[in-house]
Amino acid sequence: MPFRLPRVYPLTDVVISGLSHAEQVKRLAAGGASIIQLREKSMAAGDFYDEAKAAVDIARKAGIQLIINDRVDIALAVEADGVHLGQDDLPVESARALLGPDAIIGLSTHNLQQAEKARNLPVSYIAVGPIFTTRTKSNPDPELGLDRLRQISKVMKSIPLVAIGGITPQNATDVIAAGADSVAQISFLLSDPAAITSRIENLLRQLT
Ligand code: 3NM
Repeated sequence: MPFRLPRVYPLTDVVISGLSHAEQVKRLAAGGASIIQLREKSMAAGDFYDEAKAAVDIARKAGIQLIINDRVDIALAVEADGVHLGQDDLPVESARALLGPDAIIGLSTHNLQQAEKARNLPVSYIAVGPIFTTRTKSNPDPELGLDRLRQISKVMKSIPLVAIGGITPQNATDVIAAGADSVAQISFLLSDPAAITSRIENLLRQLT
């Protein structure tokens, strides 16, 4: 069955939320998330393994899918549903060979050329960004804006596309109208830990 992205695709961040990955997954799942990416840029591999394992257990109980950012080894070790790769990570073909045909594999793209190239790779979906200004990612690529997002979405055809970077409830409807199947978010969803569940619930309602 072809992979479909839900309208909202949350990513975890322990610094912004002040919570463990597992606790973030719990709060996001309670608000209706059906796929979550664990994003961890600084923890030692052993610590991230423990956190990812705990998060996978919660995701299984909640009946939702869990994707690991960058680390194919950790995705395999904790039996996650897939991996999200950046342009400088392991090649998509190698990740597909390691994880198998059923794994969800996403790839970050930052311009039309990278998105076009992804059409010939064994990806389940692509991410496109940053659409707007973001302070969450270090050294982000230049902002694409809605016009370039529209241009990229036109050439992607059947590959699901998630837009990322600076997305809030104020601009999310325009992002979907510009051709994204889904919006990925970090700071809007996580910056107030007590509001994580209600924020994703409201955003899913807004975009349905
Ligand atoms: N990747 P926020 S932008 C993780 O351009 C990430 O590929 C991006 O966080 C890309 O919702 C980004 O807080 C940060 O702006 C998204």
